[in-house]
Amino acid sequence: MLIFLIGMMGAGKTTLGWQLANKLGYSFVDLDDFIEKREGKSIAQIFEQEGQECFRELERAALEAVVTENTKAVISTGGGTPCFFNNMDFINGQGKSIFLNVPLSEIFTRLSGSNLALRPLLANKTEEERRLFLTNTLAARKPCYEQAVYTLNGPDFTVQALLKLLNYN
Ligand code: SKM
Repeated sequence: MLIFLIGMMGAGKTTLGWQLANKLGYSFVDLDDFIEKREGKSIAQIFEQEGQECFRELERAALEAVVTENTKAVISTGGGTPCFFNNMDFINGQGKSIFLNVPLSEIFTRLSGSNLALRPLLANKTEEERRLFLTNTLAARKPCYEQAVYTLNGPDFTVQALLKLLNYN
C-alpha cells in the first residue's frame, strides 16, 4: 500500500507523513528529500541552476522511482507535484491520495516563519508578492489537489484522523 500526502507547501505533509508512516510501520519518503539525495543538490540549487521545468522532470522521475522502490510507504509529495504532467492520475493509479487542505491565511503565516531560502518559489519576494503568489497558486492548484481520493480539512491534523479516514481503526 502506498499513501500519498498532497497539498501546498506549509500544509504539514512532511511532519504528518512521518508520523503516519511510524504508526503504520511503513517506510517514509519525502519526495523533495528524495530528489535532493538523488541529484546531489538542494531543491533551491536545482531551481537556480536548471530552472523549474527541469525540476518538474526530475520530480516526475523521482515519483516513478519511489513507486518502483516501495511497496508499503507514506510519500509526502512536493507542493507542486500533483499539478504537473499527469502526476495526479499516476498517483491515484498507484495508491491512496490525501489532500491536506489548509486555509491560505494559515499557510501564509506558517511560511512567513520558515526559511524562505529553502523555498525557491517564495525566495526573493516581498511579503506582498508572496501573498499574491500563494493566493494565485492555491487557486490554480486546488482543482488538481481536489482529485485526491480523500480530503482532510485543516489547519491542524492528527494521525488519528488520518487513520480513521483510511479505515485503519
Ligand atoms: O517541491 C518543492 C519546490 O520548492 C516546489 C514546490 C511547489 O511548487 O509548491 C514545493 C516544494 O515542496
